[in-house]
Amino acid sequence: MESGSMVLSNTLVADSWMSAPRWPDVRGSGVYVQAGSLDAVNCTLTHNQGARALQNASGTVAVRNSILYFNNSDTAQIGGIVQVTYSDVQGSWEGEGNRDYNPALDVGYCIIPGSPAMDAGEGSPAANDAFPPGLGASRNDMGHKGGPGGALWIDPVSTGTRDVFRVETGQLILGPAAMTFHWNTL
Ligand SMILES: [Ca+2]
Repeated sequence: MESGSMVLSNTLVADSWMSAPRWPDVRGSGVYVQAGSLDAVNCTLTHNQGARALQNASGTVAVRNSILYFNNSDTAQIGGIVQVTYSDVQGSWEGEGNRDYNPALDVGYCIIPGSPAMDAGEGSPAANDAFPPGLGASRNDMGHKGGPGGALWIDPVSTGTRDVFRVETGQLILGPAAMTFHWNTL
């Protein structure tokens, strides 16, 4: 995104591919924020390759109750200034409630029962899971099926392949300013 504000909730961003040498150090393979404000809540970013999954250049980015794992050949998941809380980040990231455990994803990139991401999101009752698809106790599960918005999730009928930007959006709230998406295939 280049401007405006966006809330990205209960969203899976997976299998995207940043083709080298398209500035892999400064562009995200999953989500890239040039400017503007992004709040990512209960999102899963996984198996995006070629660059960090989430990159913030000069925007304001906050992430919570989310999973950022298995991106960028298991190296750095996040770049830039990003506030992260109650999320599972490979390689760790500073912030309240964060952890770094294999989230135990199934083939559809959903957490399985017993996953370390289960019941590990924020503890506010307002963030409690919807059942289904919530797992364990009512406390928020990290990832795109957790929290109250999990009930809006619809499993995709087809799956993307590598080099295809695949975003399955449960809920997308756009701010008043225009927003632009960019993606490229090889
Ligand atoms: Ca739960």
